[in-house]
Amino acid sequence: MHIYFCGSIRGGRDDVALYQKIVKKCQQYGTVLTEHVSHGHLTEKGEDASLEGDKAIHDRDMKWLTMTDVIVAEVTQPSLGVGYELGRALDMQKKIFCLFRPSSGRGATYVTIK
Ligand code: 6IA
Repeated sequence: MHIYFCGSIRGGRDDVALYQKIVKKCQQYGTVLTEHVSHGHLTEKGEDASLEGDKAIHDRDMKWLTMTDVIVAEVTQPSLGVGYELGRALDMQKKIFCLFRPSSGRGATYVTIK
């Protein structure tokens, strides 16, 4: 099974330790295509930015989104990119599992998608 994990990058990396736990758990069930989103050295400032460029990153991510069986998204940290990925995944009629922590004190702006 292919799993596409979504987590904030430019939106802020406060929850990266949690992303690592979620990705590890998901790896018990299948291949996580986007394991790099949980890497501690990837920061919102882009020190780890790929030389491939934004278009190549986008095209690769959309290819993975198309081939994935399920999307797991941690949505507590607001992220433009995660919102975009969920919108595209919804359009592709993918199974989507969103995780949100009410204890964060952030307003739950997301509702159950699917
Ligand atoms: O807007 P955000 O950066 O918070 O969006 C995060 C989401 O977009 C993640 O779920 C990723 O799948 C995707 N995404 C954003 N940036 C990248 C990236 N490199 N590589 C792969 N996926 C990405 C950009 C590095 C950047 C820090 C310059």
